Amino acid sequence: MDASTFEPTEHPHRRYNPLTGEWILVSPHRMKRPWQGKVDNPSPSNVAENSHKSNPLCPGTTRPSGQTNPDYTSTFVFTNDFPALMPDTPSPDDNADELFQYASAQGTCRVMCFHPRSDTTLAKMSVAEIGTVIDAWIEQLRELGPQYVWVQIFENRGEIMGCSNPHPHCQIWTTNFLPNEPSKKDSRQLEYYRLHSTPLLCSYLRKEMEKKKRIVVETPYWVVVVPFWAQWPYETMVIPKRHILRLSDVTENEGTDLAECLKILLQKYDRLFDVSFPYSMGWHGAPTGKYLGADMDHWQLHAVFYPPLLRSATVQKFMVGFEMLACPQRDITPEQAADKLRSLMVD
Ligand code: H2U
Repeated sequence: MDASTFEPTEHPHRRYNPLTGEWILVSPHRMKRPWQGKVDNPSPSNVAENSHKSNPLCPGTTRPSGQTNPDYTSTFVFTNDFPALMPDTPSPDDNADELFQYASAQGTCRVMCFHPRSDTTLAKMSVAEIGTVIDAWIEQLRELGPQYVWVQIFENRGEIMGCSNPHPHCQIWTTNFLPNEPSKKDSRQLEYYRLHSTPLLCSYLRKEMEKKKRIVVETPYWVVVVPFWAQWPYETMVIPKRHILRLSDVTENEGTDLAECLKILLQKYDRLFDVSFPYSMGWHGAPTGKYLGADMDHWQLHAVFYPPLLRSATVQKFMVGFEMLACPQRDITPEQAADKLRSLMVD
């Protein structure tokens, strides 16, 4: 190879994330370096069924708060006993100094158990059971959306991600303000829409489907890609083929197909390093609350999966050093990650 010719799998380069307006550094040659850093023990994959009923998220358990969970048989949602946000918090009034700004933070936090059994995960659940979770996400968004500007549905999976409880669950935090990440995405998508009269992610997906270099899963209604600008080694984005503003606009057929799509993706993740794969995932769609009646056509619904593993079940990617002080950096290219995930066969 001519050393003066740019080769994306060999040469350091930067990539632009049009959704956030930020750049990342890709240094593919670093995959060759020896690893002498931290090696984690993979999290135990054999969680006892219902963990002797001592797990506060199990059916019929009395939580430390004194509340008793019903004997639920599919999903179960309750208000977090230790919420980060509450609906009736007073607002600060003195905001005179631009260097010491306060702003109000009201909201609610809920926990959604995916399944009565503690020894399962979304990846192991049946397509029908995943479909029930999707229906419950939609129901939560419909219920909480009118009251709150932002409804963040997210799952922290695995101890390595700081997940405090192995029982399969996600969380729902709502806010009376637009948090940083969706706020950046709102501005960037609006800018793009004003220029091109088409949503950014719809154009992006069309081009990805032509290029076919970063697609991991494609089903009739959904596509999973490793985004061109992915920060995490095996980061993926789940995007509907149709222009959909919010999860609450997903039709029954699209929901059923999404369950199939997630099942394939999650099984691939588990196969990648033969470990119950850790990640943080969540949904981003058009803001709600006062925006429900507004023109939000610049938004396209999508889910993001941010897994921390780099080269095995035991070698984690840390966003530290240069990443904290300058900008995110990755070694393996998004195309290599997509090839790897795509090639994994699942049931
Ligand atoms: P993780 O998703 O990070 O594991 O958090 C689990 C949440 O469940 C956490 O926010 C809540 C914790 O506050 N929880 C309760 O509300 N009640 C309990 O009895 C246990 C855990």
